[in-house]
Amino acid sequence: MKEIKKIIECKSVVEKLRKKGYKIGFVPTMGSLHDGHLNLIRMAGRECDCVIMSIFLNPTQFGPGEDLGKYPRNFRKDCIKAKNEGVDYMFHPGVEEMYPPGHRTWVEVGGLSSIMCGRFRPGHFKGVATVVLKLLDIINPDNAYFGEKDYQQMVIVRRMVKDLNLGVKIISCPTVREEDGLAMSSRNKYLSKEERKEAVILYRCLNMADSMIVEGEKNLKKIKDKLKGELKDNKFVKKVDYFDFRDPLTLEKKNRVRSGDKEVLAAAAAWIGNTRLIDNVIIKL
Ligand code: PAJ
Repeated sequence: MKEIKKIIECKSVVEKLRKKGYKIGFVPTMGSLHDGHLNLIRMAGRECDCVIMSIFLNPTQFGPGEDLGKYPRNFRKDCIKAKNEGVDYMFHPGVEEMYPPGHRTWVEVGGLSSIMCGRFRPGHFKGVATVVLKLLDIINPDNAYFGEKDYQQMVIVRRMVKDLNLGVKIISCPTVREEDGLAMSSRNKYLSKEERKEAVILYRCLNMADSMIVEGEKNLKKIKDKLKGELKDNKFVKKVDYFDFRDPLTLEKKNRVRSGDKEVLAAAAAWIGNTRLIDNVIIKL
């Protein structure tokens, strides 16, 4: 696996790969790799001739007072994991390389960026969209792989790719979970032992929503109120940012299941102690 730090070098490597006619798969990450990330690499490896991963802890998607400073960094360990999974190139630019002094251009995906997580993390998706666009331009992949764990992010990236006519296929990969069901996340490291045990409540509540809908409840507001209450009653849950039902394609809010609906997205964000966790499930009707 070759490590690349400079944009100009990355572009020249990509140009050579393109000349050889290779199909390029790209997996963008912020590092601290776990099985969720590794699964994206595996998918890219199966579908492409060459896999490029990026590890860039993107400061512009963190708000003031968020966890940028304490976000886990394990670059050397990450490289070993990535290499073992068959990553061919690791793009690992510094902050100044991606945002040189004077950088002033931002990408905003209107509407989708201010709902759900965007309501509680203003500016977050502007930072995500901007860095993803920059990375897609540098790497110019055929396919780019995103996890459903960050469902809203995936929908925003798809919208941006469509709106800006970017010639890349966005492939979404199912959420990889711990044995008890907790969605894998770099932020799970922040949880104390007791919090870790209880953190699965988020997934449990999403599954309860699934059962209630499958059993015939159509009033999603009613389910939401019940499950938000369930979450709030847990002493480890400090705050529930949202528990929403949405259209999986447009993220439009849904208050009722209607005949003809095929799928509903249930998505939630809650604070377990001082750690903000997100999760979602697609409910098949
Ligand atoms: P990061 O949180 O490192 O995640 C990188 C990719 O891994 C994202 O597509 C995310 O959805 C996926 N992922 C994380 N946990 C997962 C899990 N348990 N199962 C499946 N996929 C999972 O998301 C980001 O970084 C950044 O916002 C980024 C897109 C790199 C832009 O900075």
